[in-house]
Amino acid sequence: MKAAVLYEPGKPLVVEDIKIAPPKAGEVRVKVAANGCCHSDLHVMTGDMRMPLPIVLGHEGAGIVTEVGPGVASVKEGDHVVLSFSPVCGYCYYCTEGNPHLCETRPKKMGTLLDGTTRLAKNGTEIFHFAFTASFAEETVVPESCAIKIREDMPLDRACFVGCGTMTGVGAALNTAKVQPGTTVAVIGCGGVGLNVIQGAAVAGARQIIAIDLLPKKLDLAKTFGATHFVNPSQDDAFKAVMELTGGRGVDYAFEVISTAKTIELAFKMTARRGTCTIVGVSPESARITLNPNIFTMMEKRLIGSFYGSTRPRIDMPRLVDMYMEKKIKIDELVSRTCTLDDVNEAYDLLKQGEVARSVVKFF
Ligand code: COD
Ligand code: ZN
Repeated sequence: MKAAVLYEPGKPLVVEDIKIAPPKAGEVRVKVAANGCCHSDLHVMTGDMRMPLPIVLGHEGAGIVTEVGPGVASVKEGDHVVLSFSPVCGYCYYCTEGNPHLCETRPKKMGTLLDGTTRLAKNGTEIFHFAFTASFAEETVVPESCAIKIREDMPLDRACFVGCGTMTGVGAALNTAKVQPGTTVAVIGCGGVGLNVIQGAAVAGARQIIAIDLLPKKLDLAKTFGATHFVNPSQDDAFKAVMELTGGRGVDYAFEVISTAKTIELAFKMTARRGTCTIVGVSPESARITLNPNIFTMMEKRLIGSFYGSTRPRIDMPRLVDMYMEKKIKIDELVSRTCTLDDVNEAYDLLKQGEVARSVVKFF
């Protein structure tokens, strides 16, 4: 089957034929229909996020189950699925208390399936799986808990975004920060994920949603996703602008959706007393933030992180699919471009240049 393989950071992905082995016990083989071009894969391509190589990237996928391994009970051949990049065991402390995105039994070693081996190879050399999904490929094998069954009338080239950008963003607003009606929100970084934080805040009933991005194009899109005010830090001081817009108080909820120390510090600074600042981006390992600890005490500000929108995949993902089908959330507007796997490097060049919110690679 055809897949996009990263051999070396800084080099383009190689689109080539590789071998895929059948699913083992507890695994599911999926014919990938579509996969979105998220910035996190780009972090691996640039070397900011280290992964074993060679590796098949892609973690924003959806497709159709073609085969299940022994013991698989939740899906069967023919089922439509969103690919979740966070396997859950269902019995550890965090799975049981309702936070399966923090499952304790996930392997520490990256790039393999749960048994520590891979199903991908070329000429006898093993190829790793990015994020358990490896969905920049015509087919993939994933742990059962990463294949989330969805309704069949959901277009798969839209469902794929529920596997990352939509879930990560909407979930950060609704599940992690728990944005309340009538409140004020600022979102720094209005890319594929940030736009979804904005629409999550809008769904929650926030009164004022301030979008902050360097690119006018992204600020235009932010309006479509529900932002009420717009700040471009290349023209205006973002902190001052937010303070002015909020009567000098700051926002009840700030979100950092870029992944730099500077923008995290900025988000925290613009958070109001008793407000919540949520970090969505994962910065390079070497990054450090500097904060005055007294702000926590004197102002009761909170600083929290959000991983994968604090998702409970089997509850939240079909729910987001329903919300899209009922026109309560937008996905179409996120997709700037549809392409084939052969164009995947070009899709990432456009993301780097800020030309697109999301491209989607469509396989069928
Ligand atoms: N000020 C304002 N805006 C900026 C600045 C700045 N200094 N720098 C960049 N931006 C804007 C860009 O113009 C762009 O619009 C946006 O920030 C970033 O958007 P994208 O589309 O490039 O990135 P996303 O939305 O696909 O991804 C953002 C993440 C923060 C999720 C990503 O970078 C990340 O940290 N991924 C790892 C976290 C993770 O694993 N998440 C789950 C899987 S995605
Ligand atoms: Zn992603």
